[in-house]
This record gives sequence, structure tokens and C-alpha cells, in this order.
Amino acid sequence: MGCLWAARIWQNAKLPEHDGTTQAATLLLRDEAALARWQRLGGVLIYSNGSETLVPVAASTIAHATSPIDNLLICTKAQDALPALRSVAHLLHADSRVLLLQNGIKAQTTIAECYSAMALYCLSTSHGAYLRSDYSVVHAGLGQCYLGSLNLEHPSNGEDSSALLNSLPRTAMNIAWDADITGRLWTKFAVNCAINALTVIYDCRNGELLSRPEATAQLRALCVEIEGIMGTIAACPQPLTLLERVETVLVATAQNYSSTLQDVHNARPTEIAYFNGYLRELARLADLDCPLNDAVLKSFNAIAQRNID
Ligand code: KPL
Repeated sequence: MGCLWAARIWQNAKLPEHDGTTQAATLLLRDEAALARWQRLGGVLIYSNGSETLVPVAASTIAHATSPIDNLLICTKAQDALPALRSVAHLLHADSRVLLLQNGIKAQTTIAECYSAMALYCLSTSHGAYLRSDYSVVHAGLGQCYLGSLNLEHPSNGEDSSALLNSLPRTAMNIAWDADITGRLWTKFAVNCAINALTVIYDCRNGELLSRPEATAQLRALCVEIEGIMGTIAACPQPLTLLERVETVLVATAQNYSSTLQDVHNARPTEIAYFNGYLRELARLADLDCPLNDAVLKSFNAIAQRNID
């Protein structure tokens, strides 16, 4: 996602109709090894609609970055978002904006607590993108993006949302403003809690959760349990017809492998602690039991552990 956004922001800033207020993006990379891989291409290669473009996005390691950051887009996994923000916090200024693109809701909530004085925004996206190789990204499915303010009490919240939208690749990334972005994130979180771990347990494409009777029965029961827990969260839009939403997502993405199953297949860290793990924390806070979610976590962890061993 970081490569896709960097390329689209760079392309947007170069459009003739662009007012020139936005500078092209710089990729902030973890270390010298990541920079060396970027130097082989000298930019981001983007494949979309059957064509391939090398976008000369600049890059720097975080250690060598010195320019103040006006807009910081954090495209890491949920567990890496706070450390990523901390690593560049010295480059932010009073008017900087931080845009968070994480799954779940826990990372965003934690950052909102730690950085309450910062103008924080969240993005929720359904764009399909994957890396073919380092810095070579396929924009596979044109989706939709929603952007909204995370800390509604922050003075920046009075800012014209269209100014922020116009500084982003609004058309290429199909971005719309959402005044209740946290409601949207809670709903997506509930959907991820229902789907992602089960696709790992059944080692299946999303759609198979609806065609395998045992998986469907487990999914249905889990949705009821999740709905009960979500009912205790004031910020979560009510009523949440979770099973219907989940079924709609599973039909629309029937051929896809969930992000968590892709992580497991590629032996990468997953975000399950930020999905079903966080759901368990929420249940505890509300004094609720969540035996089905606990069972899902247990089976998931056994599989993930086997994959690491
Ligand atoms: O968001 C997803 C993910 O894979 O993380 C779902 C909704 C399950 C679609 O694949």
C-alpha cells in the first residue's frame, strides 16, 4: 500500500491542473537494505489497467530524513504503526497531518491517546494491491477509499476537508470524506474478526467460508458472538447486522485469499492480535465471555506456530 500511495501521490502532484501546493511524496524506508533495493529501480514500478509505469518517487531511510513532514501517511501493519510514527515524530511540526492506513481500530486508538495534540486522520480502503517484487506494485482492483478525522476535538477538524482531499490523489484513489470514519473502522474490524482467522483455519479462499457447511456454521455462530461484543462499544454503529455484511464481503471477494491467510502462507507476521486478539480484550472490558472467539484464536495460533516451526 505504501508503494501504491507514494506513486499515486507523485503522479497527482505532477498533473497539469494541480495547484502545486503538494510536494511529491518521499518513501521513508526502514533501513539501508531497503534503500539499496529501492536504488535498483530508482522509483516505484506500478502496473495498472494493463500498463506499467516507473514513477520516480524519492526515497530516504528514516535515519537520514531531515526535511519537515507536512503530511505523513503511515502504511504499515497495525503493530508497526506506533513505532513508525515515533521514529519520525521529530520531523513533524505543529501543522503536520498524520494519516493512518491500518486495519482494525486498536492501533489508531492507541496513537490517538499518545498523540492527541496531532491532527490525526484515518483511511479505510478496499483497493486491491500487491507487490510483484520490491517496489513493483500491482494496482489490482480499483476500490474506494474513505478518509476522516480521528480526533474530532482537534482544532484541525475545522479545516476544510476538501483542502485535504485535494492534496491527495482523490480521483486515482477514489477518495471520499467520511464524517464517521471510526464507525466505518469498527464495522470493518468486526468483519475482519469474523473472516480472517477462519480462512486460515480452513485454509481457504474467502468464498469457501460460505460453501463449506462446517465453516459456515462456525462463521454464523462467531458473528453472533462478535455482534454481542460490538454492542457494548458506543462508537460502533448500531445495529450491526454483521452476518449480512460478512456474507456480502465474502461474495464480493469470493476468489480472494484474506490478507491474514496471505501473511501465513508467506510466513509474515499477521494482524490477528489486532483483530480477534483485540476483540477478546474488548470482551474482557465489557465482562463478557467469548468462547467461540477464544477457540478461533487457539486454532489459529496452533496453525501459525506450526508455520513458524
Ligand atoms: O479485509 C479483508 C482482508 O483480507 O484483510 C477481507 C475483508 C477479509 C477481504 O479479503
